[in-house]
Amino acid sequence: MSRKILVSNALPYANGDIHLGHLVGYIQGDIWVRYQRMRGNTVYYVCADDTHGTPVMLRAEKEGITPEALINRVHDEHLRDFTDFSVAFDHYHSTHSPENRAYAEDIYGKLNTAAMIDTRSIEQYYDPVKEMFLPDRFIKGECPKCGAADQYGDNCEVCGAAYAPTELKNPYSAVSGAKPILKTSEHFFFRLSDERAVAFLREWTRGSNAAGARRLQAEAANKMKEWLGEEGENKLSDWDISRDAPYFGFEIPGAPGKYFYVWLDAPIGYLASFNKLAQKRGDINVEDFTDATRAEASGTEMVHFIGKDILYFHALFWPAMLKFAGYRTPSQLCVNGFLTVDGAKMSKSRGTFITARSYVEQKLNPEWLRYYFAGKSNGTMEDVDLNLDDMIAKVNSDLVGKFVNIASRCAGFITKRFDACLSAPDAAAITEFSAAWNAGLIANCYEERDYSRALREIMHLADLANQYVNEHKPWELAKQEGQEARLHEVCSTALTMFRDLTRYLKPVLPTLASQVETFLSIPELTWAGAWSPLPAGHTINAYAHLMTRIERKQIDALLAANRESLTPATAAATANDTKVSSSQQRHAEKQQHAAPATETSTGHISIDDFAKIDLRIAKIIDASHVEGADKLIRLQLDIGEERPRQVFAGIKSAYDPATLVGRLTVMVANLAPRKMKFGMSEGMVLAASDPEGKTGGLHILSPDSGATPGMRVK
Ligand code: B3M
Ligand code: ZN
Repeated sequence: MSRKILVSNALPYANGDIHLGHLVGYIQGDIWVRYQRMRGNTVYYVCADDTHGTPVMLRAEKEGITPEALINRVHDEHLRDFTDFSVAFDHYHSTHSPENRAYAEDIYGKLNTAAMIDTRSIEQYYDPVKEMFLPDRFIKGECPKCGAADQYGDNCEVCGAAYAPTELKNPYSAVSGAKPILKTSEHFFFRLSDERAVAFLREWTRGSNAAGARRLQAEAANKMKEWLGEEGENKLSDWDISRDAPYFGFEIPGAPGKYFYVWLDAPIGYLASFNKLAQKRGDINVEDFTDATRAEASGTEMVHFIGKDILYFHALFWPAMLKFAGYRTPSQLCVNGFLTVDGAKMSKSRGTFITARSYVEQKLNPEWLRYYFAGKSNGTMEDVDLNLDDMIAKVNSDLVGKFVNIASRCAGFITKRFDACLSAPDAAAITEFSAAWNAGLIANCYEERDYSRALREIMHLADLANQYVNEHKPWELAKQEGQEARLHEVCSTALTMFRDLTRYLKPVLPTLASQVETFLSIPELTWAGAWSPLPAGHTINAYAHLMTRIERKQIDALLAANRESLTPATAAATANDTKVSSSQQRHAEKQQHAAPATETSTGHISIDDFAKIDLRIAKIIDASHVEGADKLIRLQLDIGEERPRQVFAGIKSAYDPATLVGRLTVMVANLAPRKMKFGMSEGMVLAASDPEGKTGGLHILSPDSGATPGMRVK
C-alpha cells in the first residue's frame, strides 16, 4: 500500500546564509523524498524560514530596514540556494505568515484548555538603555569560573563553563553596552514537567514509522533516556514560551505585550507550510495529516529531518505540544550530525565556512556535493566530514570514471553506426548482471538513510557493467569485419545497464538522471522496471557530455572565495553578525574564537612560530597509575637528558601502563612545567584523537624505527 508522508527539513533561521553545514541535512532529506516518490509513495515536502526572535529584530534595525523586509530578502536567498542544490521543497514558507499565526494560536489555546500552560514571574536581565529584556547571548561579561573577558551569558568559550547570565562578573548588554539591571516580569510556561507529558514522551520514544523503522535513531533514543530519566523519575522542567516586547513575533492572544518565543512557533511552521501548500494545490486533506484522530485513521506520516543540535526541541517540546493540543505527533525524526571540513570544524579563516551561494558562483556542480554527502551519510547522528581531496577522488573515479564512462564509450557507436537505433540486447549478459543485483537491499538502504551503503552497492554494479564493456571492447569490434551485429548488441546492452544504474542513483543525482532520461529518450525513471531491456528499435538522442571531473584548483578557488581575513575588526563584526543565527554557525564560530592567537589572515602560522615548539623523541622508561586520578598515567620519559622527565598524560582510558614501557613516542619538551596535585608535569606527549573526542579513541605517536631518545622532531 502506498504511503502518504509529510516530510520537513529544519527551518533555517532568517539571519544568515545557507552554508554547506546546513546542506548535509537538506540533501539527506531530499534524497529520501525522491526515493519515496520513485517507490510510488505520496510525499509532501515542506520547509520555511524561521523568522522570529531578537536576532532578526536587531539585525533589521542595524540594517535600517523592517524585520519584514529583512525576512523577505533572506527567504528568497534561501529558496534560491536550496533550488540550486536540487533540494526541491513543494513549498517554502515563512513562520511569519497568517497560517503560522493561526496554528500557533490554536495550539496555544488548546494547551491552555488542557491545563498545560502556567504563568510565573521571573527575574531577568534588562537593558535600561535599549529598554528590552536581554536573551542570554546578548549579555556579556567576565566568566565566573576563569575570569575570561567578553564571554556570553550562557557559557564561556575559554574554559567551557556553563552558567546563568546572572553569574557573569561585570555584565554588560551586547546591544547597547549598558549595565543590565534585574527586572521581574510575568512569563508563560508550557508544563513539560506535567506527569502526563512525561508518560506520553516515554511512550512516544519507543514508536516506529509506517514502514516499521524506529521513530528515533539509537543515539537519539539514548538521549531521550538521559533526558527523561529512569521510569518513575521526572527530570523535565517547564518551558518558558513567552518573551516581552519589544520582540519580533506573534503577540499572545489575551496577553498584550507578550509574544510567543521563537522556538514555540518555529516547528509549527512545518504545519503552516503544509497548509499553504494545500491551499495552492487544492487536492490535499490537511487534517488527515494534522489532526490526531484523522491521522491515525488515514495512516499518514509526518517525518522531520533535523540536526542533532535541535533534537531537544523536536523530541520533547514539539511532540508534547502537539499531543496535548490534539494534533498528530511526529512519526519519525531523522537526525544528522554536524559537518566538519578536512577533519576540523568549519572555519572562516581557513575558508572552509563555505556558503551554498559561493559554491554555485564558483561553478562547482551541486551534484558533486550531493554525491559526496550521500556517500558519507549512514543514517546515524555521526558528524560528516567533507574531505576535499577525497571528494575530488570519489567524484572523479565513481561518477566520471565508472558511471558516465559506460555511456560515453558506447553511445557514439549507436548514433554514428546504427542511426541512433538500439538492437535487441544480449539477454544472457542482462540476466547475469541483474542476478548480481539486490534491489531490495538498495531500497532498504535508502529507506533507512544508509545512502553510503546504497552507493557502494550501486558502484559495485557499475564495476560489473564496465567489465562487460571491457571484455567486449566495442572500439575493437568496430574495426573488425563482420562484427557489426555484435557491436550493436554490446552497446545496446551496456546502455540498458547504464539506464538501470541511473535509476538507482536518481534520488542522489536528479539532474544527471534527467539528462540521462533525455539522452536515452525514456520516460521518467521510477523504481519499478529495472532489467526490462531497452527494446530493439528504440531510438536514443545524441550523447552530450554528462559530467566533468573536479579539479583541485576549483576547490582552492572556492576556499579562497570563502576565506575571511581575521583582522580584529572583522572578527568582531562577524561574531556579532552570525553569533545568534543558526546553531550550526554558532558551532563553527566557537572554533573560530578558539583559533590560536598567532593565526595570520591566511590561516597559516610562520615557520618561526612552529620552530618555537621543541618536539623530541622520548622513550617511556616507566609508566604507572596515579592514585586518585581517573584519566592520568604518570610517565617517566628519557629524552637524552641527565634525568628523565615526569609527565602526566590523560591517556588512561586508552592504555594499560604496562604496555607503554619501552615505547618511543613524541613529546613537547619546552612546555612550561606545571604543578599538579600529583607532582610536577614537565612536558606533554602527543596523541591523536577525533576532533570532538567522542569516539574515545586516543593514539599516542610512534616514530619510525631508527629514531633515538632526544632527537629533535621538526
Ligand atoms: N531555526 C535552527 C537554528 O537556527 C532553527 C531550527 C528551527 S526548526 C523548527 O538553530
Ligand atoms: Zn571561563
